[in-house]
Amino acid sequence: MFADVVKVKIKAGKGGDGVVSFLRTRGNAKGGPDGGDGGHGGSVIIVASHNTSTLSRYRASKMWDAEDGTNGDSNNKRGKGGADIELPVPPGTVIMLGDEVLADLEKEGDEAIIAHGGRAGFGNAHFISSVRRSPKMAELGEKGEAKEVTFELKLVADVGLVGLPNAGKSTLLSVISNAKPKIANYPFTTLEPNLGVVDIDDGTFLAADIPGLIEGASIGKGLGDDFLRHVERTKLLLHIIDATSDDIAKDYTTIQGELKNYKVDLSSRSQIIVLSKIESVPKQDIPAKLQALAKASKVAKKNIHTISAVANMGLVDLLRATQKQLQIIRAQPTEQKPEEMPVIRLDDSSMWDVRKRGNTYEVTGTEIEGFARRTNTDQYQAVQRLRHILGRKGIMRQIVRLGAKAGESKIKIADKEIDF
Ligand SMILES: Nc1nc2c(ncn2[C@@H]2O[C@H](COP(=O)(O)OP(=O)(O)OP(=O)(O)O)[C@@H](O)[C@H]2O)c(=O)[nH]1
Ligand SMILES: [Mg+2]
Repeated sequence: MFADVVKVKIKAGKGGDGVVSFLRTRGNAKGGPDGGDGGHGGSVIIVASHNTSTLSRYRASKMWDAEDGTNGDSNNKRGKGGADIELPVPPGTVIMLGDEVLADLEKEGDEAIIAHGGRAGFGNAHFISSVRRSPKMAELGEKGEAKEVTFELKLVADVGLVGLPNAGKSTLLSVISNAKPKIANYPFTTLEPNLGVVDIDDGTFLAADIPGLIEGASIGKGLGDDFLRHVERTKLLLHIIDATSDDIAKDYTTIQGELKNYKVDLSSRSQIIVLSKIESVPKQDIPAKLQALAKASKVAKKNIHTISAVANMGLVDLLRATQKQLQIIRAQPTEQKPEEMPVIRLDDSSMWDVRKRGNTYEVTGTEIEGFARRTNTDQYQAVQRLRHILGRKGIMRQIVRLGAKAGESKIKIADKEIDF
């Protein structure tokens, strides 16, 4: 059984802290600052690779962390960067954060960084200036991004088998391919899609069966229509209809309706109509059934296949027709995806906002929060530097305008609080 959707927790590494240190040599008790920077935290990268064909390893282990950067050291020694972690997934895997698609790794080698390592903190050697000869401050490393994402593998089968429950989809798949799906004489035997490799003449294609659909599947009836995502990317559908049914036309239109109501309209996808289990209906009844089906589907009778998976009737014909149809579809120029429009994002990282809450002035904004998170509030000079940045960005002015009073008011940024 192949894995298809799995939730995974990922965490990038924390950036290492910068350190405060001064060079001490014999005869020079007060040397210059030599505190090194921390190392960058490792990132989490997902790579599409043919070496993996399932997502099952992510079911077994649900936590994947990249390495933290190490702290800086005296003697201007920079911390070691944390190693990235690379997670291989089969091509075709989509990475989602809630409803948002973070990455669609379609082909071999596609990769995406889905959690960035934390920025390292600067050591005190970084903060030397003409007015500040012995900086007693260093930055803290930032935390790495952490999130819970969903890996979703869409089966890239060439052919999808659809139909009502009990129509004979799994039986057909089991006799034409290497798949060994469960088969039984009751509806909803198949609970998970099955994938099989079909060999016919010199060709090969992948076929998938899915759980049966019923009227209202698109609004969640039966097992719902969620499984259609497994055949969403197939080029061709085999629509299997049970010949022993009393109302073949209705069976056909029911499934067509559900295919149409799926989030992408699958009813207009290339389709071969297959009347199954024909060995178990009297021969003389078959023409009328074909007639009814032809009328409902507007497909010529001669293009509707009659088969029996159990008695091995019509199977080679069906597979050859399937193979031929696939070749025709493959030869067609693939529908050009509309040129990807470049997405222009406004860089809003330097924007900020101040909100007054009682005597506390809460500052928000990507860039300023980053500075605050890297500020070690136990270090006087570090806090002074943060104040300086607040001043330079005009944030202090806004805080004053909102009524802050020296000695009384506090400024809160990210998780840090400092005196006004
Ligand atoms: N007589 C006859 N019975 C068949 C044939 N193919 C399948 N069946 C029977 O029909 C029943 C349902 O077959 P499945 O292959 O499980 O049907 P399915 O469409 O996969 O059903 P779900 O997984 O429930 O959607 C089983 O009892 C099969 O043995 C056939 O060619 N002839
Ligand atoms: Mg089945």
